[in-house]
Amino acid sequence: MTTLLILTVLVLVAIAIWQMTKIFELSQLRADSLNGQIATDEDNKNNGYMLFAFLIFIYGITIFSFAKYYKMLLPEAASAHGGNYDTLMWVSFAIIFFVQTITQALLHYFGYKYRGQKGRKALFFADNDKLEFIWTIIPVIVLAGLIIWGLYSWTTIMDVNDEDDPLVVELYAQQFNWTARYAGDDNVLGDASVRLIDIDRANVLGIDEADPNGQDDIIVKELHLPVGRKVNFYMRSQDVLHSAYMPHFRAQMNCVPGMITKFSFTPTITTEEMRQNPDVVEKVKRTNKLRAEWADEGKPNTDPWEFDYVLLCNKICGKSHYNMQMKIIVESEEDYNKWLAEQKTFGASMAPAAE
Ligand SMILES: [Cu+2]
Repeated sequence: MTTLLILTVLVLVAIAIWQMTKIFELSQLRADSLNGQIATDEDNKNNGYMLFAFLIFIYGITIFSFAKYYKMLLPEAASAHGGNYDTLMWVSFAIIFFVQTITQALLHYFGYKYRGQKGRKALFFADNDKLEFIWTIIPVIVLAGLIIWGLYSWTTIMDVNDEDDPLVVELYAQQFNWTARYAGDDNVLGDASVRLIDIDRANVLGIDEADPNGQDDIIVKELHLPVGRKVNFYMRSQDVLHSAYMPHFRAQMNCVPGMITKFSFTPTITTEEMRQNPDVVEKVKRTNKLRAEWADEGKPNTDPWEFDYVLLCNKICGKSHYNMQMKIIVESEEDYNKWLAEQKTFGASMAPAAE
């Protein structure tokens, strides 16, 4: 791969030098010796045809990419707000695609139609108010519509409030892992600060022992969420900028050292249900087929894969950034409660203070 990249760079540099030499040569030529260097009608016609070839190429590669890579897209959104978010994206895609298809066709067609021809003169055309009005007002209306819709979606999604009895969870980022903290029976997170971290006594999140709200907090390395209940996430970072990215729930929020950021969503599809989703079933099949081939070649990490929701880091935060992730399990309220009851509270898990 590296060799290929180096070779590509070398070839591109060579082309650049060659082109620069040509420009230099041209600049040295005097007008009277330029005969034979000026494009003929034949040349212009050929260039015009090449415009059409290029048009077919860009249409072709667009269709090809959609057909081949459509399956790489995320499956159906697993959160209450995700559907609206996806619709916004697809409508934007459709509008861009429509405008792009038409404008590129016009651009290339007129490039061909008005190609250089002996005896043909360019028309001096100062302005046309009507045309300018049309090509200004249409984008204004379309963009204003998209922006207002986007702003409306943004404010709805980002409205983190305490209505509907949300579950309170902290996501704690550090190089290179995630830790989650549930607020416990009182559903209030205890105060915490990186200054209070005490590794010897297993206070990894720096929870304030003097704060009674913190005693029943539960620290875990796997995120369990009950389906259908709103979750308010509070994010912290210990060291550098991270970003809590939960693609299947269409959720992302930066984790910034020194401040608490928030995001809220309601998971609507359990992990078990999502594993039955046809797109996910296909993806698992494809991945495991690849893994089986790799296993035959003796490559590492080829265990069969099973779908799980994930929390990923989406800010390049250091050398192991790529592997900074935590499993998310969405399950029934009943299963969630059962799991939660098995977890230790912060108060119970703390090592006693050294004498
Ligand atoms: Cu990170």
